[in-house]
Amino acid sequence: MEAVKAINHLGIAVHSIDDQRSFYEQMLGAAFEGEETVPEQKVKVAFFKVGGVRLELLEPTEPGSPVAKFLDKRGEGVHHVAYTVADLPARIAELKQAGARMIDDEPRPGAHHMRIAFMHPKSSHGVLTELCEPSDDHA
Ligand code: CMX
Repeated sequence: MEAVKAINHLGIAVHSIDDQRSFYEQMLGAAFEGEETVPEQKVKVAFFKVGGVRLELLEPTEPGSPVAKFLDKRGEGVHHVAYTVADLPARIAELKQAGARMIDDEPRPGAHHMRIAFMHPKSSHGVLTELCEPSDDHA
C-alpha cells in the first residue's frame, strides 16, 4: 500500500457557514480562503487555511443529503478527515483489494479542483475518510 501524503483537510459539518465564520476567522485567526458549492455532494463549503491544512466547513444545500443527515443525527462537529494521495484510482483499487468498503468506486469531482473518493466510516473505524488528488490542471 502506498502511504497517504498529507492531511489535506478536516471537514466540519455546520448548519450555517455565515454563523460560524467569525469563530474561525476572528477567534482562531484562521485565514478565510473562500466559498464554493459542490453540487455533486449537495454542500456549500468554506475553506480556512491553518498552516498546511485546510478546515472545510460543510453546510448542506438539500435536506436528506449526507451532511444534512449527519447534522440531524449527530449535530454539528467533525465530519471527515481527508488525505492527499497520488494516483487516486490506484489507491481505490488497492484499498478494495485489501477489503475496505469504498463509498466511491471511482474518483468524483470535489471542491478545490480535487478528485475525491470516500471510504465508508464502518470500514475506517467510525471516521469518514476521504482521499483526494488535485486534478491534472491544478496539480
Ligand atoms: N462520520 C462517521 N460516521 C458516520 C458519518 C460520518 N461523517 N456519517 C454517517 N455515519 C454513520 C452513521 O452514524 C450511521 O452509523 P450507525 O449505523 O451506527 O448509526 C452509519 O454511518 C450510516 O449513516 P446514515 O445516517 O444512515 O447515512 P447513510 O448510510 O445514508 O450515509 C454515508 C452515510 C457515510 C454513506 C454518506 O454520508 C456518504 O456517502 N458520505 C460521503 C459523501 C459526503 O459525506 N459528502 C459530503 C462532504 C463533501 C465534501 O467534502 O466535498
